[in-house]
Amino acid sequence: MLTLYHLPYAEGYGANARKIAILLNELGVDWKGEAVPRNDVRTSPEYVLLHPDRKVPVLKDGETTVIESAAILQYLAEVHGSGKFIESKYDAIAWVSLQNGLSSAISSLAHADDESQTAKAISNAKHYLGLLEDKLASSKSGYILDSGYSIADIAWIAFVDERRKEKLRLESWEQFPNVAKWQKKVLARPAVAKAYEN
Ligand SMILES: N[C@@H](CCC(=O)N[C@@H](CS)C(=O)NCC(=O)O)C(=O)O
Repeated sequence: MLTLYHLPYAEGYGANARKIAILLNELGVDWKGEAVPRNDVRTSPEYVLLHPDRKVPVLKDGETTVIESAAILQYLAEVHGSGKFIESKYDAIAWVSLQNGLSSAISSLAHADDESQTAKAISNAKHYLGLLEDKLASSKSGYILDSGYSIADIAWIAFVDERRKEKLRLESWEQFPNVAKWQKKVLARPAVAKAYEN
């Protein structure tokens, strides 16, 4: 039984923990979620032993602890998926890594103190959505990588789903048509839909 530590959000998981829930569901492994109160994540002496920067997600697999969503995605795909969803390994890791640009823009947006910081964060978020749009426009598979659905799609969908439109300050996905098409396809996967259930 694998354990996914996450924050107790009203909608179940935060975006970074949701990436892991999606992949665990895709792989069909036996796992459970463990919600850690935000205060414990931030202050408890036990939690810092799990993650030195006091963040979720953290995955426990027997004696093994893996931190940081990118490392956990790679670990699960390799160790529990025998390489499934990480077929084009370095491209997959590169696109998981590029997604951090978007999450960092969203975080800057949440913490922006004035109009100019807000405008800069929105422009950064749109820059990263533009990278995803262009990549999807030229994809042979309809997923981020030509090789098909991978941990890259899982990392991005957690930050680009319909519910996060408000956080991205987007009226609609119209200006990112390939993202909109891809999003529908990814959200329709049973393993993905399950990670959005409370
Ligand atoms: N680089 C980390 C980022 C994780 C992250 O920022 N997690 C947020 C929730 S989505 C968190 O743990 N916040 C702790 C807090 O709010 O105190 C990853 O990819 O796992």
